[in-house]
Amino acid sequence: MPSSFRIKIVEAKRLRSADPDGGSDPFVIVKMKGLFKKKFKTKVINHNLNPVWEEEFEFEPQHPNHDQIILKIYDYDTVGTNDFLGMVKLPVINYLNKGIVEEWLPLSGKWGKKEEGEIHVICGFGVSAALTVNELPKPPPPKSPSEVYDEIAENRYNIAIIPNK
Ligand SMILES: [Ca+2]
Repeated sequence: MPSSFRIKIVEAKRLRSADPDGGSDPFVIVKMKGLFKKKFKTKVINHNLNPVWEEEFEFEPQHPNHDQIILKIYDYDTVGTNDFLGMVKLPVINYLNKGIVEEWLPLSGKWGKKEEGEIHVICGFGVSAALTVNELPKPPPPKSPSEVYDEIAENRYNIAIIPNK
């Protein structure tokens, strides 16, 4: 069983505005609920209802059948308590043997109420590089000696047909 569960908090969209000026200053608390508690926090994105964080966190679930990753979004306030903007629960068991999963998840409010907005995450058990799997180039297939020869010949040909001006 792979031990590291990684989650990239990519972005959120259509968050609720919690400030009098119509905005929010969102950040995400990322924590694992289980026998071993661990908690992280993204940076605060000022005055943005469609924030992009692009931050990655790592957990080591001890009981993948029971552990949950919980994302809670808050509006940061310089005065008073931060306002809760919504949450998502990710049972780790959903990601066993699935590789890296990219998804948009609707936020829920307190006590299971519906909340505005969605959060975009990429997560799963695997190496960090896999979180950017869409951007990685595919490794070239191994070449046989004759293909290599053809390629060299082709390159020579390309050089030979550069037109004169
Ligand atoms: Ca605020």
